[in-house]
Amino acid sequence: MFCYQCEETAKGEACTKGGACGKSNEVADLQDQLIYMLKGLAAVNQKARDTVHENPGLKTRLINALKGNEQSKEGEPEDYIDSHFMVEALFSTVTNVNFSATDFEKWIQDAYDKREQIKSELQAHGVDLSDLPQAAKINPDELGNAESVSILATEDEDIRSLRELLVYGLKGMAAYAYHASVLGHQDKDIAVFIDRALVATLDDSLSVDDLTGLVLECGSFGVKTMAMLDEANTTTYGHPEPTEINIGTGNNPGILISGHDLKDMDQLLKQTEGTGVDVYTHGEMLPANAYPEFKKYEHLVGNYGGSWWQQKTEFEKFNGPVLMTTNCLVPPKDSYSDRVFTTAMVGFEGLKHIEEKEGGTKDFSEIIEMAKQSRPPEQLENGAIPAGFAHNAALSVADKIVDAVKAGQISRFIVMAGCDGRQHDREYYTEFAKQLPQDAVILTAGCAKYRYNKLDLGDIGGIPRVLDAGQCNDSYSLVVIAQKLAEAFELDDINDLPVSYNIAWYEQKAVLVLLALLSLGVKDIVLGPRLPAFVSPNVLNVLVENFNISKNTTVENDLERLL
Ligand code: FSO
Ligand code: SF4
Repeated sequence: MFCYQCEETAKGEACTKGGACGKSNEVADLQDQLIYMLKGLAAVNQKARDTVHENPGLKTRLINALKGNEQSKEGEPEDYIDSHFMVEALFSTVTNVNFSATDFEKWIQDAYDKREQIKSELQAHGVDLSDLPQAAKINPDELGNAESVSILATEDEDIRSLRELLVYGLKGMAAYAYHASVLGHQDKDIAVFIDRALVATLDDSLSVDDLTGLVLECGSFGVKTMAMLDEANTTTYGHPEPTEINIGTGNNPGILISGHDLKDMDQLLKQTEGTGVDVYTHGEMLPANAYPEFKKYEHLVGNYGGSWWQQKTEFEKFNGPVLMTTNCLVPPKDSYSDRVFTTAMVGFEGLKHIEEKEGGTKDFSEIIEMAKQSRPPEQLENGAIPAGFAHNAALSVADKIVDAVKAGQISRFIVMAGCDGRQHDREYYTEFAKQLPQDAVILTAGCAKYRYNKLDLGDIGGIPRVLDAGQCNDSYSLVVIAQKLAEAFELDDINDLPVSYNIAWYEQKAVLVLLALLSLGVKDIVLGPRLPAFVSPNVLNVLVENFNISKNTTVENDLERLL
């Protein structure tokens, strides 16, 4: 195995003997094989699109031939290409989503079946397939011995770095596109870009400049994807509202729901209503408490515990069942593993998995029955934390914010979005937040906030000093807020705003968020707690020269340069 896709990669270089995340060698290799198969599928998808473009008659034929076996959702942008499968499969390889070899073996076979089906239809139509890349021709049983599958097969370290940066950005994009897709929102341009970018990683004729361009384009499509997800979430569940989220516990047994999937949240709340079982959010599900459609449920008690990596102690103490809708799953301890359920792309050998039924519904009754037999959660803390400052809520107080800046009450906004992680050096973010001057406001999204969202940093004239826009994907909200502030201050360049960026990253969604910020021209981003191992020295130089990106240093030094 060779995996360096996340911030916790071994020695800051690569995991080569089991992952620091708990991923086995076998699963790491299967993930590489799946990605390779997806590149081949993308090439075939492209071929199909090109052919349909030239022969519109083929479209009906492809639709008729593929429909029976397609898993594609209603409203799919092109019903002969299953772009939902593509985003599912990419998403499954994000850090801490799925640890099950059985699942990856199945998805490799599915990718192969889909690819071959489209190929045979194209062939029957007389299309020449000889120019397809090897990834579009290889059989699943040959993958284990194929050198080209490995990340290290790309010898030039800069090309390898850019190819991987692109693939990781696409994994993040796929995660967000997946959440939008289950709510019925898809975009053909995004699906086409994912295929084009995957195929580009197989193309030896592309230069460093070509690939750098694609990486930034990935960021632009990232903005588009996050906007699509924002639209999907807010049109379905309303705009998040400023909310004081309870962090204490009640006396009923509960179900703890974690991850990012709001549709799962919705179905769980509906199915638990009136059962005497309460629902609590964990980790990245915290922002769900601020959506009008969810707030109306009295049995949604609040948030339990901290960010993803604390689950080993917190799931233990919760006493009731836990539903993991997405990452970050930590390999569970035996003491509570029988209470952990996975769904969607999440998987772990031995854990119970809730499948989606026809029409996209899920039956959580087994979890609810288990909860009824459980003791109520052990109280970890009490009080409340403010959340719900996504773009709609933040912009509703935009006048107040602009006035506070003009009056000198707010000197600076610090975007501290991104991820949390288990390494001790993440304490840096707590210290940084503590030491910020009283007139600085933190804008956040993602699970990075758990390092400072319980510090009670107060408010400035009623504006909380931690404005929490929501999950990592709601970083889109921070972009909207920055753009609106630039308008209000009549600035052409968002870099002229009193906004600084001190971003923490962990996995591939954060890579996409970072690329999205770069594509918008955001400069001087400070990134930590480590720079990505997959960024080669030359690629880093390109990022430094064009965007002045840098690694975080000490709290004192960074406060000085960011304020
Ligand atoms: Fe955190 Fe994990 Fe949302 Fe990531 S839960 S670390 S950026 O997966 O997805 O913020
Ligand atoms: Fe290592 Fe991160 Fe890859 Fe897991 S996802 S194997 S921790 S680099």
